[in-house]
Amino acid sequence: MAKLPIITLPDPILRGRSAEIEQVDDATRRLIDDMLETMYAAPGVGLAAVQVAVPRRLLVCDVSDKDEERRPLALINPEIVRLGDRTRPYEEGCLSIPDVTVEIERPASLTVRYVDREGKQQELEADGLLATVIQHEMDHLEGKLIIDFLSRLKRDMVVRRFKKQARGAM
Ligand code: K2U
Ligand code: ZN
Repeated sequence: MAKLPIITLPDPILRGRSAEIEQVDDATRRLIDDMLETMYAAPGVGLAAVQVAVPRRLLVCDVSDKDEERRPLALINPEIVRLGDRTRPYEEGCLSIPDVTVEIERPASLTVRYVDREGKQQELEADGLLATVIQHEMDHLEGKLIIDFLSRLKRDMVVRRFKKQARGAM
């Protein structure tokens, strides 16, 4: 397994729409394992493939507590088939936008269909933090980021700051 570099704003790759995975093979499973290692090391509770510069419809997540057994999930070509009526706010962070949090109101529960690491069709009911994380990661697959929930003024200020930092690093 390997820890992969996580790309950050203003990398344009983050803004693309990720493509479907046509075939689940050993390379897909290796990417899943590397993404999980990268997520745990960050630390994070979710990670989309586009965040490690792989624009494919794949996300991993694990919302288990530190003192619990890990419960890793890998969702390939995920599709949300139901969103609950109730919503809940959550202060979201993003590994691709360090040190920025945005309070976002999202549906509190959902049903998602996906392909698992063995290539089998699955359906998952999620609520609480898992529902929030799945929606956050699926936004990544559409090139949507938490700063898109800010006002245009605040979003442009964040982007300008990251662009300035990126110039300074050159
Ligand atoms: O996609 C990412 O950048 C991973 C986020 C996932 C996340 C989505 C919604 C709400 C919270 C997190 C990272 O895990 S951010 C780091 C983190 C870790 C634990 C709890 C909250 C945030
Ligand atoms: Zn994120």
